[in-house]
Amino acid sequence: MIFELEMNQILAAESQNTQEKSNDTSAVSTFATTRRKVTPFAIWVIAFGLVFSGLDLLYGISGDLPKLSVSSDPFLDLMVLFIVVCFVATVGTILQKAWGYILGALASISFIVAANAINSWIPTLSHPQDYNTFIVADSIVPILVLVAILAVLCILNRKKGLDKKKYLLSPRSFTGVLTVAIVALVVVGAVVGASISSSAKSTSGTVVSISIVNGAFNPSSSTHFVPATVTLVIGQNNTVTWTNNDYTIHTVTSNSNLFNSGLLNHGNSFTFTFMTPGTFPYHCSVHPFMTGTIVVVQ
Ligand SMILES: [Cu+2]
Repeated sequence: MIFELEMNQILAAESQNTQEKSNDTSAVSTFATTRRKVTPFAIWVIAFGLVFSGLDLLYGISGDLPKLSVSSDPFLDLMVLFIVVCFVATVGTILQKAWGYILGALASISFIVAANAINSWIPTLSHPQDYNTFIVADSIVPILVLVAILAVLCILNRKKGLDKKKYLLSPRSFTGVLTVAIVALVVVGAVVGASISSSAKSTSGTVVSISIVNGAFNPSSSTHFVPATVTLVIGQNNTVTWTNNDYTIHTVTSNSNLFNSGLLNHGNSFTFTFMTPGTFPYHCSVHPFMTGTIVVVQ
């Protein structure tokens, strides 16, 4: 909704601009001569955003790639598909083809929506102590929002020519300001997140281990998360590591969206540092009958 509003404002401002410019024939001819020579700024931003997201995710799943041939993890398959689409869309965008913009827009929008269903981004962003998840939310998500906006604008303006719109052609425009703002947000977020994360870990004392036991997938099993209830004292032992010792995929998902491991394969673990006192029930989103509780005291 906000983007739609902003886009309408930009479009309104631009149509005013174009009207002014059409009175000035020299400006029009300058635009005409620069055509074909200059790759619009928006194209570079989309291409950079897609390559960055593709490489970031490739790095993120690089440890899981050997499992690709043996596991039937749909999450991993989807990630690989997304990475391939990112790189194909980059080529199409640089060639300034309609399919390139469409693929770029579809990839970025579907990634934000699909990934948000697995790991809600807003609560993740407010808890940088889970740094591995935080850094994906802090870098890929804002960059793909920018990619999605620009790709849609390229689709809408491709017939008239991207060089007819200053905000697509030049970095000295709204797009340039937005790009700098988002890159600054990502960098500042990463630095602040890293310092919060490291200070959280250095003050959290002993790490508490919780096992997702072999056979936890079975509803009739009496044990799932072991121990099922854990009491933590801030400053003494407020970091927890869950390890999946079962041979089925599980998650560690907070009932209140405070934390979410995403899908954990056999042997994978997830670490979270609790910074506020309270009672935090959690479950496995694949097997909702698997439940546990973390109690945090000051
Ligand atoms: Cu499970």
